[in-house]
Amino acid sequence: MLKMHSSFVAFRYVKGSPEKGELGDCPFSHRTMLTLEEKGVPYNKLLLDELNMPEWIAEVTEGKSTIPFATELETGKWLYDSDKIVPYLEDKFPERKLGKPDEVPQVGANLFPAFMEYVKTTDKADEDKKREALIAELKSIDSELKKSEGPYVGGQDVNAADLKLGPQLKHVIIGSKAVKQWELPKELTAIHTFMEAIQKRESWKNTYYTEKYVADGWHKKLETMGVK
Ligand SMILES: N[C@@H](CCC(=O)N[C@@H](CS)C(=O)NCC(=O)O)C(=O)O
Repeated sequence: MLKMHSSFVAFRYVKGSPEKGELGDCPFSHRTMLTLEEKGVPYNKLLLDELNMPEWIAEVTEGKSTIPFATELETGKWLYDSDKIVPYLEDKFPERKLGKPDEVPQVGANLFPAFMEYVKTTDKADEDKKREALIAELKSIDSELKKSEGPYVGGQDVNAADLKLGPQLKHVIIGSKAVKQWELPKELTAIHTFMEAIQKRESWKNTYYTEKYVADGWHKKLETMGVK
């Protein structure tokens, strides 16, 4: 049984629609919420529209203006960037250990950059090259997963690497299909098993956002970047 923390509740700002009260398609917000859920730490979430962000965000994120960010209620200190928030949560709430970045295998570190390169390209020859680079990343993730006792990088249970990887794979799988009509190859069986397993977790169900949000989000992002 996990100890509940009544003395600390983080106000968290994550991507979503304040009007509809629905979570948005942000893999970084997803990762930090999964971490809180898996640790059993209660949190409030405030939804922010990425296209309509209040100016004060820049002040509390040292000019970065990215979601997610949070306040530590004990001190009023602002925290931002999932790469900083997640290790902070591991130190602050050590009872349910998920591991800090230097304690878990660095799986899929180049996945998101490779995916971005692929969905951004419009040149046919370049597209084939970028797809091959993305497939190489996915193959290396698949073989890492096959080395573990599975279905996760952490073995039978999730660790911090899984909670980073899951949200990013969700975007890669849905985004590649929506933008390039390309589907994750069936032979990457460990990735398919990983996704099936993580989607069944309570933490995933509690932080779920629709496939349509992800697909529409990538079309909109590429349009904003001037990619046709
Ligand atoms: N390195 C940051 C990246 C966060 C990020 O890029 N968030 C997106 C939403 S998914 C964002 O805030 N985009 C708005 C912008 O970059 O102006 C993290 O891990 O938290």
